[in-house]
Amino acid sequence: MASNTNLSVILQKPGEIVIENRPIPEIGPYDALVNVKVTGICGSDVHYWTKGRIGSFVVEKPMVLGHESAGVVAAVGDKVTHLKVGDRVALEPGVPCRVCDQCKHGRYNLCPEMIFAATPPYDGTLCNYYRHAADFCFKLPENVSLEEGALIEPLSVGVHAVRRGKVQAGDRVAIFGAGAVGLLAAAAAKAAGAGHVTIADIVASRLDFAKTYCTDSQVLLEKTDPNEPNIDYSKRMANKILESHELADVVIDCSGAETSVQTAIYITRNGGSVVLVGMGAPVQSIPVSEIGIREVDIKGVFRYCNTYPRAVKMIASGTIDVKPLITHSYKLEESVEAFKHVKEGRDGTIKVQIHG
Ligand code: 572
Ligand code: ZN
Repeated sequence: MASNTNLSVILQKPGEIVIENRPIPEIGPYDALVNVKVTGICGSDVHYWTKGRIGSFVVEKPMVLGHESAGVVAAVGDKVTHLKVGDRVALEPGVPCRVCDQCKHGRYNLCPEMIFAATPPYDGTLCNYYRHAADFCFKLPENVSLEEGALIEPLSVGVHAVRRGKVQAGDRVAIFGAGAVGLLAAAAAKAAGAGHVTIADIVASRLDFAKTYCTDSQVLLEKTDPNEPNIDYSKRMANKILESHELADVVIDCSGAETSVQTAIYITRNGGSVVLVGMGAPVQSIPVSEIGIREVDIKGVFRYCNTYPRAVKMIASGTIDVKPLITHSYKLEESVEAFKHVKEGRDGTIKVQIHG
């Protein structure tokens, strides 16, 4: 039964999360009011909480957190025809302007006017009721749960990365970072027909999980040593990987670490691609001669676009099973504890979800 409250998980200021009852939003003719049921916690939510900013996006006023959500339609505006009250939907959390050149070319993730949930100054979805553009609400088939629906957002990052890398049937794909996005990129690569997916990380327990999920081999990377130059470490790690692996057609970096990006370039075949998903230091040193001499394509990834319909089909058809990634669940009232859990990076944690 839907409630009359709109409990909202608010980043009051950096370091302080409060849960407050906010007014239930009014909707416009093209909107849906969604009773949010499940929201996953993303690294960016934790980053805003602990650091108050990501790059030039700075928390300057209280902001509702969360952008990985699914829920039930509670009301629709009078121009909305594809949704009705009671429909279960996944929320695509970024709404672009729809009229700029990027939007018109279909690359709406690059729209400079994008309104993205829980990216300052815009409120996120971790609340009881969220107003959303109805065309960014995607109806879930009966056999897709709301928990799975809330994983469509990070799955979209993986799907977009695989598309950017143009992964082909039979390709050898390597992934750096065995967190939720890395694992979902692995799942998307397999779904695209990759012949071999290897995943690398410095955390052994993450690789133990990866052994059970969409990867063919796992590589435990050494921790970096401050006395060894990054580039020397990266060459060593590349040689280590290449002792047991062929060069990769596509490498997807989901770690953001400079050493991973360097190692990724060294293990990519001539003419292959490195796809940058992870967000690390904004300026990094990379071996440009390798890129030039061997025509390695470096491709950026900014969230995703046009992925939701395909991601819904992948889950509904059983092509990708996202359920194993849900390792922990909390009630909305326990959100502070849930955020602490993710911040601490407790062993065995992949995705923490909050139930509203
Ligand atoms: O799920 C989408 C998503 N995107 C992230 C991070 C987490 N989740 N991005 C990394 C940070 N950038 S940003 O441009 N920014 C804060 C808007 O630095 C967006 C993409
Ligand atoms: Zn995210």
